[in-house]
Amino acid sequence: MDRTIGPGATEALDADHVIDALLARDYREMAAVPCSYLKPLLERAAHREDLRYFPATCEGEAVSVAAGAWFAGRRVVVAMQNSGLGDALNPLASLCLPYGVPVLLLVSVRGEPGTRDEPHHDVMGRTTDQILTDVGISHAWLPTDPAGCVEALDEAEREMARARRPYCLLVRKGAFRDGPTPLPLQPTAPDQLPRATTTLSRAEAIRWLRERMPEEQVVVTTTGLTSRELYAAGDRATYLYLSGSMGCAGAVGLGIARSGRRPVAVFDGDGAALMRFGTLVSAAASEATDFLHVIFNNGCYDSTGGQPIQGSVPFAATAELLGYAATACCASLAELQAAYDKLASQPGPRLLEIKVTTDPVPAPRVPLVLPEIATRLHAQLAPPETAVTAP
Ligand SMILES: Cc1ncc(C[n+]2csc(CCOP(=O)(O)OP(=O)(O)O)c2C)c(N)n1
Repeated sequence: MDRTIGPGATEALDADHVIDALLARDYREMAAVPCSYLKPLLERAAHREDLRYFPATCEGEAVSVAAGAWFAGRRVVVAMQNSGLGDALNPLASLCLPYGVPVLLLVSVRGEPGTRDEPHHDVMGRTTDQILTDVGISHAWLPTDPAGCVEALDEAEREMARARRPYCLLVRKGAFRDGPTPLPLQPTAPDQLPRATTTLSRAEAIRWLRERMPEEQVVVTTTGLTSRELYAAGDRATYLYLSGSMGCAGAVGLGIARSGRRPVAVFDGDGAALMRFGTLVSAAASEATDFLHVIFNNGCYDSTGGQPIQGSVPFAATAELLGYAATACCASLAELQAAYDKLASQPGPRLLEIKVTTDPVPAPRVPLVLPEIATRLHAQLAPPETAVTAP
């Protein structure tokens, strides 16, 4: 790594100060996929009048939009978490680097060696530095003192101008100070905000669905609070709680459902579903006979602090156009009951969009060991001759 300030920095940056420094270098827009480590920065970015906030649906899109803006002589800074680096690598490696498009990246580092974090961040935490080095992207830790931060931005500018390559500033936990009062985040389209039209919480909907679903039902849950809330409602060995692999729950569920072994439901977030929107196309076209894709639509990334998602997505209406066997959209417990009954009697891929509020009281983390979650589900679904032992 070009430069490091080491773990345990005591200072923290004021998000407005960093945004001012970005504006002074002519960055008028920030394209981001949220991370809780970046919450204070994104919160301010989404509120400032002088900086446009572009909620990207995935990290590769954020990089591509910033690259596109460069062709038009504009500067867009990308903010994202290192778990999205894999997604961003494609446009970084096959667009920015070969074409010589400089893009400034602010990448929060989960799973930094020497710090405590969740196990699904281990691999990227250990390898982010090496991956950036290997692909040829200069990078440095973002210092957490104001003068050091400005200096680091200047160095990034010099390096991008010299090499015409992306440059990455790595952001560690606590690098940004929380504002005095956390601001409620406004979505891009406030008039269409799903949470304004519902009083049903995601946890409540999950509890209700869990009661209604048969015990043999496999449920795959997306990363973040959805997994935690299903666990809090009551664990079952048929539940696959995904932490990480954001956006992949739909396809994982589809993979299980296509085996025809069990009924499968996926509990997805709107942000996660958007990240791999193509899965809706694949599910609609699939031969899965018992697959229910539930999307909790709250118009934001609740699990990382409520940052707005791109637009307001009509998931059920879209799924219907795509050819799902059945779809429904609901915004209250009574509507959920009717919608669930309607869908339960239909064979084929089904999509249930539930408009929910954000949850003010987060459930605790799922305390299970990840390979055990996998092993116990495999033991139930896979034929005995393919049995696996715990790694
Ligand atoms: C590739 C990737 N990018 C970003 C994150 C950080 N992250 C974890 S949960 C989450 C928000 C999920 O939002 P959504 O799917 O809408 O569900 P909600 O929390 O609103 O229920 C984000 C952005 C991640 N885990 N992986």
